[in-house]
Amino acid sequence: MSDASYRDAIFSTPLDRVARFSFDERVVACFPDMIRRSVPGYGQILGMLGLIAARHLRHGARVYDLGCSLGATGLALAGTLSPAAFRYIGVDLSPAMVARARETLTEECPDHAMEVIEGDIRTLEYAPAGMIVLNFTLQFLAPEDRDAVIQRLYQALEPGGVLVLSEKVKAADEQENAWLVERYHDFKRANGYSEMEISQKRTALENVLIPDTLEGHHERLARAGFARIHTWFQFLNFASLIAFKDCR
Ligand code: GEK
Repeated sequence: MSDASYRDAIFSTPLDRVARFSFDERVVACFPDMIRRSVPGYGQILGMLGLIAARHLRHGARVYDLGCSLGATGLALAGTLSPAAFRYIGVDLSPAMVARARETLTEECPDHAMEVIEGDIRTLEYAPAGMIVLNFTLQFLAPEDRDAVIQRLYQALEPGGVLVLSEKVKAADEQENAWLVERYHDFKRANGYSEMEISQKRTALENVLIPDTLEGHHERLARAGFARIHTWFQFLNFASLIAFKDCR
């Protein structure tokens, strides 16, 4: 396959009826290109995960990567941490993502303990974990399911454990939100997406990706019991938070 086959061109032709966005084989094939060109700060966030784990993860503890897609978080952690430092468990609902993530992680990190499970993060039985990463996944759950998931993750974390939550967010102030969305579309244009691609993707994601406000995320994490919550990254309408189970 040429490089061009991996480029995200899913919304580059007019579609009579834009289908709801789904994580199928077509998306898997171009996913790394799609996420890099559509999520401001994606690379920086991944780059920091290893550094955050190096500071906060108990040696040898489990790390869950929920909605792991192709296992990018696993690759980032394995690039920074020794094989003895952690056990990675990626979880994704999409069989196509899981198959590709398993292949990649086996090939790229043969010495690390890397497991990928096909499952729903709303119902998974969680084992105790030192770190849980939710990188742009909570936003795809129905809003009414989000509290329960965050509460279960809080329960699964060991004392001293951390949750990293990265999300597309909306601003409560209408004008601020409109400005952020407009600049986000500029960001996508600058990354080579056409007007048609931007508008069709927007339609496909309607009612599929429902962003919360940053304040909403802080409140939900606090309700679940997290002792300390920081927004450590924001780039336009994309942000990442870290929540500490306790104050050690
Ligand atoms: C990355 N974290 O590269 N259970 C499990 N997986 C789910 C569920 C669910 N209920 N709902 C959606 N997913 C990745 C990027 S992508 C974000 C995450 C994006 C999965 C879905 O199949 C997809 O792989 C992932 O969540 C969201 O850092 O595409 O913008």
